[in-house]
Amino acid sequence: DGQSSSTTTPAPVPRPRKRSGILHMNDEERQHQLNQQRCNSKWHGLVEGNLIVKQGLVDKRKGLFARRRMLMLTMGPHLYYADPVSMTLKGEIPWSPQLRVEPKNFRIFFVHTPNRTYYLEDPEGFALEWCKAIEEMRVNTYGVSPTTCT
Ligand code: 4IP
Repeated sequence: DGQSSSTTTPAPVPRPRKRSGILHMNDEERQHQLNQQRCNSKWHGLVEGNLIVKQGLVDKRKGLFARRRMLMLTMGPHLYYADPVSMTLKGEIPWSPQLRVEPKNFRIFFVHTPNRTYYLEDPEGFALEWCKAIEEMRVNTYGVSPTTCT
C-alpha cells in the first residue's frame, strides 16, 4: 500500500566547517562588522577606526598598583587599553613578531614585548581566552614562528 513509505533517514549532508571569527571574514563581512561597531560600540572612537576582535576589562599592574582598563584587541593589529571611567585611551601594548602571551592561571596572563612585560589580570577568569585570541592574531599577522632552538 501507499502507506509503507521508506523510513530511512536521509544521510547527513556534510557541511563545510564554518570558521567563525573576525580573522576569517572576507573584506565585505569585515566592513559590515565595522559599520556595526561604528553605530553600536561606545569604544569605537578610541580605536582609530580599527575593528575590535576582542574586548574586556582587565587589571593592568604596574609597580604596586593595578589600574582597571578596557583592553581591546583590534585588527591592525593593536592592543589598546582605555580608562573605562573617563573613556580615554591610556596606551597601547606595542605589537611585533616578538610579542608573546603567557597564561599564569585562569585570571593572570602576561604579554611579553621586547621592552616590557605587561601584567594583566582578567577578574572574570578568562585569561586563557585572551591568550588564545592574542596568539591567534600573532600567527595570523606574522605567521607561525620558526622552531625556536634552545
Ligand atoms: C601608572 O600608575 C599607571 O599604572 C599607568 O597605566 C602606567 O602607564 C604608569 O606607568 C604608572 O605609573 P599610577 O596611575 O598609579 O600613577 P595607565 O596608562 O593604564 O593609566 P602605562 O600606560 O605605561 O602602563 P609609566 O611607567 O608608563 O608611567
